[in-house]
Amino acid sequence: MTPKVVVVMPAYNAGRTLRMTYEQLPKDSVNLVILVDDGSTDQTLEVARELKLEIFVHDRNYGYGANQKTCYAEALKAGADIVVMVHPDYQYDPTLLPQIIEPIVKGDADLVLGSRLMGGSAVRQGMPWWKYLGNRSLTWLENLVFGLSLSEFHTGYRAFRREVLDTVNYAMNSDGFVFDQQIIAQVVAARFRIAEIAVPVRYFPEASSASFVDSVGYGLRILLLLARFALYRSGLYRSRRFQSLSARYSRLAPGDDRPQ
Ligand SMILES: Nc1nc2c(ncn2[C@@H]2O[C@H](COP(=O)(O)OP(=O)(O)OP(=O)(O)O)[C@@H](O)[C@H]2O)c(=O)[nH]1
Ligand SMILES: [Mg+2]
Repeated sequence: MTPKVVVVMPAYNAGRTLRMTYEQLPKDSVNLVILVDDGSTDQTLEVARELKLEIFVHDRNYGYGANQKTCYAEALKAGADIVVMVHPDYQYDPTLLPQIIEPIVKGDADLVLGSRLMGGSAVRQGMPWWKYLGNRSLTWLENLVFGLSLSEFHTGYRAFRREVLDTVNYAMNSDGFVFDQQIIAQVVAARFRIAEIAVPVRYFPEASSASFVDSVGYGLRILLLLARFALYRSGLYRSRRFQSLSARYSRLAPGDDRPQ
C-alpha cells in the first residue's frame, strides 16, 4: 500500500516565499500539505488560502518549536504514514521530496535528514561562515555523544516515519529552535534509524534565518541537552524527555536493544 505522505510547513512571515516553495513540491508524491501559521504579520495566510492548503493558525507567535508541535500533531491526526517538514522560506529544495522519503519507503530508515553539509558547498551557497563553523562543531560533538557519524544535525529538511512521532515525547520540547535537536536526541534515545541525503541550501534576503544571537542561545542549549543525554544514557539521570511514549519502546533503558 502506498504510504500517505503529508508535508508540514511551519510558517512565520513566509508570504514572499510560500508560493514558490509550494509550487515546486512534486504533487504526485504528496497527499496533503499542512501549513501552521505562527502569528505572521505579513500575507502568509492570504497566500496559504489562495493555495488551498490545510491551514492552522496560532493566536500569536510562539516560536519555531511550537509551530512544529502543531504541525506534527495535525499531520498524525490526518493519518500520515510519512511526515516531511519543508520550510516555506524556500531555503530548501522542495523537488527533492521523493529522495528524502525514499529510505523510509524502502524500510531502511525512520528519520531522514537533508544535509546541507554533505556536499561541502554550504558556504559557497551563502551559509554565513560563523553558522557553518557553529554547525560543524556542534555536529562533531553530537556525533560523539549520540554515537553517530552524520554530516549535519541542524537542517530543517526532515522526513519522519509515523511511528517516530507516535513514540517520542516531542510535545514536551522547547517552543524555540532547540526543538530541532531535542527531537533528534529523543529519536536516538528510542534507537530509531537515522539516514541522510545531500541537499543544497539557499540564502537570500527574503529567506528567514536564525540570527547570530538566536544561534548562540541555540548552541548553548544544545550543550545542555547533550549533557543531559549523556547522563541519561549512563543511567545517572532519569528524564521523561528521553523516555518513549509508546509502551513498545518505553521499557528501553540505556543500552537495551530495540524489541524485535
Ligand atoms: N524565525 C522564526 N521562524 C519561525 C517561527 N515560527 C515558525 N517559524 C518558521 O520556522 C522555519 C525556520 O526558521 P528560520 O528562521 O528559517 O531558521 P532556519 O532557516 O532554520 O535557520 P538556519 O538554518 O540557521 O538558516 C521557517 O520556515 C519559519 O517561517 C518563529 O517564531 N521564528
Ligand atoms: Mg530558514
